[in-house]
Amino acid sequence: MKKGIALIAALILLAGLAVLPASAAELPGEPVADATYYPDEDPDFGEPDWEEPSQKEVYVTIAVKGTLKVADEPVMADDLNGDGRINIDEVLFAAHEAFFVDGAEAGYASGVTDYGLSLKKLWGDTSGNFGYYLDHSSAMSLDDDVQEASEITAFVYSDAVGFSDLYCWLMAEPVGDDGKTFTLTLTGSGFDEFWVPVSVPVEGAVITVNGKKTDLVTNEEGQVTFVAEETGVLLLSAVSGDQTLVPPALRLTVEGEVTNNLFSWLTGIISAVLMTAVALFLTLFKRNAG
Ligand SMILES: [Ca+2]
Repeated sequence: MKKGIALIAALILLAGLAVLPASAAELPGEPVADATYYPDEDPDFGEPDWEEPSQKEVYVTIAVKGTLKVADEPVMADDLNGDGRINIDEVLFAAHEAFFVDGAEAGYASGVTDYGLSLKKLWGDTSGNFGYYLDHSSAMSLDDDVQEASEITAFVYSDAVGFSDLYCWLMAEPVGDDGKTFTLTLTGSGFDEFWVPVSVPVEGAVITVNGKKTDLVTNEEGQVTFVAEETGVLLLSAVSGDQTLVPPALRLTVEGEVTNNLFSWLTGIISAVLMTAVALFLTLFKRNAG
């Protein structure tokens, strides 16, 4: 009976070993088959469309009184009014269609005022205390052109009296080649003494990663070194005790080797332990049989 159990155990271990190389071949980071569906490449999908696309993909951030609602999300905007270009209005409409519960009909509105095409409703808010920036510059109106991969931030002010909320944005520059170390720079949009818009470093802001505060605080140049502790796409933002920030949003892709190395190392150790166990079982089995 004991021999039988030992034999079964040995067979299970052997079966485990036979499976290991297959799973090891699909380690994270290894190229895998691209499962993305491309309608234009599907002969059954209808006629291929080679015309200039009447869409643009734009990165959108929407914040309401200091809280991120849409954080650096790619949004595909359509030329809704058919004028051959995409403006901020069309992007924000598309962002609400994609992310606001009940869509743009419920959460978004714009209209022509003395100031041009203006925001009437943002994320369901009709206070009129709105600001928006295109590629980190104050836009003339919602009718400003956007480009492919432009960045738009629209927000509802926290400070509805003094409008002191500081629009700011985060940038990440890789340091070295480990893929996980970055210099973060937080820049705010301010005004000089002549009310000319200027960029200013934001000092003393705490960096957050996926919504959690870190112990990283920006220096007088608005900079801090960030070493990612995990791979994947991380959402970086910042908060400040000194001033009200429009929360910045940066999705940072970390492709470091940390996780992969650990995984290979663990797989190696497990393989070695399994092989030793099998050898031991086989020896014991032979000895008992003989
Ligand atoms: Ca248009």
